[in-house]
Amino acid sequence: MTFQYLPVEQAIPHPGLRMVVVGNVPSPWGEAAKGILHIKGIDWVAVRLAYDSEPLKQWTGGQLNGPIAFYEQERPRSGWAEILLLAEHLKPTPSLLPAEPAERALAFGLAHEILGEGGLCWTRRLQLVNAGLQDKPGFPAPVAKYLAKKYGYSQEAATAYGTRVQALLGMLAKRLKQQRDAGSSYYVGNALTAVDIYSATAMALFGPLPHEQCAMKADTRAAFEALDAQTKAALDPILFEHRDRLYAQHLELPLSL
Ligand SMILES: N[C@@H](CCC(=O)N[C@@H](CS)C(=O)NCC(=O)O)C(=O)O
Repeated sequence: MTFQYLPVEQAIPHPGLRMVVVGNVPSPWGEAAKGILHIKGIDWVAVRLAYDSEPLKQWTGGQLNGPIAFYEQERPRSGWAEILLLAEHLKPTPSLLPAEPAERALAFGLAHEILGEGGLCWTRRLQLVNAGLQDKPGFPAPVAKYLAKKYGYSQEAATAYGTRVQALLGMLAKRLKQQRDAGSSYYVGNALTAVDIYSATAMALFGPLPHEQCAMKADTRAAFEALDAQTKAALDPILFEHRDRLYAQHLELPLSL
């Protein structure tokens, strides 16, 4: 399902679903939301996040991050769970959540640990902020300073970021291996869920897809590819194998950023 980028002035009065996304960066949150809409075949219109647009600021209620989904005149939805549930509501089939309650709870737990506050992507961002602030490979200093303030960087907590990233990567790899041994190539049960999409898009923060599939600025790519020894060791190949399979079988390539 391809989508079109529109200027914000045209997107606001547009009927149906519109989504503000961060431009030119394979944001795990944005790419996951795009993937969910693609798999469900939901039509939508994209707007690139602009920090200097007054109409955009008013539309989002002052929130400047992405993704933020707007359905008709309903309230903006910016959290990963809200966006998933909106998509499930608009197009229940194919469902990206297990029907069985315990499996559904597991899916939400894993999803939170990938995309939620304090989860893998969140902590990886702070790890790259911390590296950038110390002039090590990571976000360039001005970006690191901006993200530090916005996403709760703490110098005291900084040594724990790497440990947490490593633990979460280990947990996900272990889960994929258990599933493989049980005959499944997906995180929960025997079918695709949103967790698979979140894990696949999260890998961009550790090793983005090649340039032909994911065109991005060299400095952004270098930041996302910055790996200290501990993180590199925690990146089990099964995580990238799962990502590559997900893109080949379920998601759209090249990325439209
Ligand atoms: N609101 C999202 C998280 C969104 C998020 O962290 N977005 C980042 C992804 S790159 C962003 O917008 N960064 C650019 C910025 O904050 O200016 C959620 O809770 O699911």
